[in-house]
Amino acid sequence: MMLFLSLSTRVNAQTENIIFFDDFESYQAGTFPWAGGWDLVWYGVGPQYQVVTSDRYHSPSRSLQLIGKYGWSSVAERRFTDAARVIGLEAFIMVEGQPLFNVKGLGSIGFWNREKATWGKYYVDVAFMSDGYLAVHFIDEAGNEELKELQPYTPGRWYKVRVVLDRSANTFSVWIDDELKASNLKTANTYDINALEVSSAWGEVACYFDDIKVFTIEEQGLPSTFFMLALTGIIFTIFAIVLILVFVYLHRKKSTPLQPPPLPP
Ligand SMILES: [Ca+2]
Repeated sequence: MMLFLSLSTRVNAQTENIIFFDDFESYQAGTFPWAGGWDLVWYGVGPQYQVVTSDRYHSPSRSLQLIGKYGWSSVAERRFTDAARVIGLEAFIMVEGQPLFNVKGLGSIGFWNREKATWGKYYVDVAFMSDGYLAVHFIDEAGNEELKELQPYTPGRWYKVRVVLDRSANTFSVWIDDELKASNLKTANTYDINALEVSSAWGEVACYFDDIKVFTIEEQGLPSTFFMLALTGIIFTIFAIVLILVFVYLHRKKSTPLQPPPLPP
């Protein structure tokens, strides 16, 4: 029984393998983090504002600042290549202040592909909306853009965002501050994702990003409980057969006389 329990635990275990992690501590403040594999796709109010800063941070003492411009977002991406079925992102984000213009979104983090649409295709992204709500924005099975509100937010406060995406089923779940806010929503074509994006949109609101992690999730151990049951059965059967053979051997050894019987007269 103990053997079965320990093997069953291994079946259900999941492991996070990190594709990349960035806390922005290794860059000079005032520079863009090119050295970490980041690319500045659009530069918002100007490239000099899309920089690592020590003014705001989640992990001391730096974060990435992006500031968009009305009509011209600031978007940075970090490309990655991984064929894993389940991928995820985790990051801390803060947006500061109210939008200067009447716009829908202020800033976002998500999975996208720059080349799949004129202005990039966003498969799943968590966005700070100008109405004061955090929302998840995604493309549904029919190819339409969807928006689902998750919770209100307060400008100036850091939020932990986590998205886990099953690319085989095209489903994803979202957590805010470790609370599940959206579960198994359906999106599409997620094997086309080739990058993480972070953005500050047309509201010209400064957005800060820190402790960004992209990872895969893999099942650990053997593939199924059924297989484990079968394996456990085989082990017990072999154990029983060995016990029987040992018992028979010992019994025969005990009952066999050491000397042959005397010959009859
Ligand atoms: Ca940091």
